[in-house]
Amino acid sequence: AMAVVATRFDADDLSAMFAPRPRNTHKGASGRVLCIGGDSGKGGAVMLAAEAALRSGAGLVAVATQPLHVAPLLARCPEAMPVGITSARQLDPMLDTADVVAIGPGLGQGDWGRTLFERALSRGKPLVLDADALNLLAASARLPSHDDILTPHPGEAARLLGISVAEVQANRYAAARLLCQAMGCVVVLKGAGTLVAAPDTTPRVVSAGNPGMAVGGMGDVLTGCIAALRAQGRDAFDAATTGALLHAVAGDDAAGEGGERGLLPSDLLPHLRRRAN
Ligand code: NPW
Ligand code: AMP
Ligand code: MG
Repeated sequence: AMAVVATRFDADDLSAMFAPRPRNTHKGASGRVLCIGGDSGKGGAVMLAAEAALRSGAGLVAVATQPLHVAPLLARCPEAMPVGITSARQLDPMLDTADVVAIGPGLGQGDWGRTLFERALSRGKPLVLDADALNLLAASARLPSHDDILTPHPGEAARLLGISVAEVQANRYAAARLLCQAMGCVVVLKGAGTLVAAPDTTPRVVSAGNPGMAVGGMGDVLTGCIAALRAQGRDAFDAATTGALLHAVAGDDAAGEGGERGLLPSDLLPHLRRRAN
């Protein structure tokens, strides 16, 4: 018999992946997410991650970002709890409170982002590492812990592996497996047919999503989805798989409403809510 290459997940699998909330749950039990990112010029990325986390069911979402981005974030989403960070020490109480830390969207790779990256990774909380946190990881000697989640697009995966984007795309399964082995944690290799790999496990492939999703900010929404599901008690592999499927199906819902071209990451938000139930 042929070896199973991957387990496929599509829209039909999604609703069975969400149980009703326990009647007596409370906001603390629904999961506390901390989103870290948004250096100047990229404040929207961490905003999208935070709002996606709320729409994916997180009970409390805090945001560590540049002071400049606090007011616009509150204006758009008063449920989020942003703090303007000028010194990495300000992160410590926020890290202590969080169940899961999502780091990277718009973080940049300058002094501000690098300092926050070092501080966050030293604290031992479950992490979702995306975007510039992956670029900083590629440039550092640090390794994630076994129950962290990496969400690279092919460019970020190529940097982490020290190979070209073309090499990643020529064999996405091999690239996901290699990265998963090298980092020893869960890897979500994004793009058409997102792959989710965990050490010593059959990989999973998401058979949903569409080319309308090729637009800036889309990956930042995914980071918030996965962090929220992780904070609601799922293990890393489950949170990564369910989050990637939820995000792709919400992308298909949104494309079905108004077309692929011109689709915005924020268009997914109401669909995340509807599908995460
Ligand atoms: P190319 O050149 O486009 O062909 P970077 P980033 C490649 C924030 N954002 N298949 C790509 O290839 C993010 O959160 C903020 C193949 C290029 O070489 C980050 O913090 C937004 N290749 C930061 O900006 C909205 C692919 O990877 C390289 C690929 C930088 O993130 C935008 C690009 O990677 C953005 O989310 C694919 N599918 N995907 C905001 N509104 O605030 C990517 N590549 O240099 O890490 O740049 O992904 O834009
Ligand atoms: P990022 O490059 O970090 O903004 O992430 C892009 C997000 O959109 C990932 O979740 C990708 O899987 C998704 N995406 C981008 N292009 C496509 C595509 N052609 N088909 C399906 N999903 C896509
Ligand atoms: Mg991205």
